[in-house]
Amino acid sequence: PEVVMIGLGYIGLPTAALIASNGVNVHGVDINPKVVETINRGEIHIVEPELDDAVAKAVNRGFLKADVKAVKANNYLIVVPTPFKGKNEPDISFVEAATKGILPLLKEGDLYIIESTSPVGTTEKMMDLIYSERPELKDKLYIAYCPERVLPGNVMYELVHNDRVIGGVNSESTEKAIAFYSSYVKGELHPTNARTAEMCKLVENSSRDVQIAFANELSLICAKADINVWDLINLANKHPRVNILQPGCGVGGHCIAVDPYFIVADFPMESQIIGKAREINNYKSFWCAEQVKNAKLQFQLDHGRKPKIAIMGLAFKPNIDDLRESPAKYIAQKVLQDANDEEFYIVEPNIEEHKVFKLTQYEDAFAKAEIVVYLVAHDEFKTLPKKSDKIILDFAGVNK
Ligand code: SAJ
Repeated sequence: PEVVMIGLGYIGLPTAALIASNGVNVHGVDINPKVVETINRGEIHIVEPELDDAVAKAVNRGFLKADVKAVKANNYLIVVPTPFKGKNEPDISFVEAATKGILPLLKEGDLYIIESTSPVGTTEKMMDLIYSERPELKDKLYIAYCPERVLPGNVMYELVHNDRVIGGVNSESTEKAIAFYSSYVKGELHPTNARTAEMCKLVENSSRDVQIAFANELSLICAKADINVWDLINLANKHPRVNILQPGCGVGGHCIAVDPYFIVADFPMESQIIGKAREINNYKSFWCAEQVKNAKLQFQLDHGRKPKIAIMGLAFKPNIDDLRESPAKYIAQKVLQDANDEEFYIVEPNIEEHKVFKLTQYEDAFAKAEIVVYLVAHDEFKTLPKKSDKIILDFAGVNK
């Protein structure tokens, strides 16, 4: 094969399918044999629009094969997870294991690229590892970092059309990596060095996190000041140089709520705002759960009985079925833990069933509930009555 793709998850698999769709032989590697089998049947194990088609075609035409082991190729892409170990310390052991796995296969002139979100210095660290084990290849490989930037739900489009930041360990590596990406990316390819490219990825997501924290802080201030935060932001954004994001029930997903910690872990003294933003966004979820508790107690005082409560939305953002690192799910769990014989209806229109939550259809839940808690602004919820005799806690801006 021309390309070995290590890691066939949310980014690796779409990328492998895309490259293979251009008639390039791609050998995908994943440590999970079930994932390998699924892909070799031409099927997929993740939810992403248009991916099923792309994988089925690539496999059926013989350009994409999956395996638990790597083979010799000319280009190696590392697209494995970089999670946290302990308390917010980045864990690059999967990148390391993937690199060790291909060490014996490398030959002069090969291109080695890391796409996984990584702490600054990871690419240089992997270069040192490679050259210490294979000293005869010293300076004869091309080594670069090129972060992915695709938005879940729009991956197949963004993989092709987004600009990319490409940083080699030297200028020859940068050029070689740019040539590689230019074969399937239509966005602009921006050259830099490996450290800057690594930091760039972390900064993009931290920037969004900080901006959302600002919006969430405003929502807390407005709750006290008796001001509608959605109106306020809308009006402030009429200023030509102001562009405030939207508050919500917290920040979720596996990137924005995670990547800022990569910076905080390595630069704890310097990253004051970045660290604080994480705290504010986490606190917002806790605050939402507290608001539900207060509304419940107030209802009991007013009516002398317990309310019926609808929890609307579990996904980490609108109109997706992804519940990973979801603040809405956290709030629902917290509210249910505090439950004391109230009747609850849990709603998530984008999934059929859930192993913990018993789900109710959204119109039913709304009709029966006396307190309606909007956690995610799914399109379905926007069709429900805005005015009613219900107590509505709108943390997601459904009725904004
Ligand atoms: N959110 C708000 N208010 C907003 C916007 C978002 O509360 O105004 C919340 C969402 O509800 C969600 C969280 O932020 O809980 C994150 O959602 P998102 O749509 O901002 O981002 P992700 O996690 O789906 O994807 C991000 C993207 N990064 C940026 O926009 C800078 C994507 O381009 C990256 O590729 C992806 O992270 C990644 O893999 O790193």
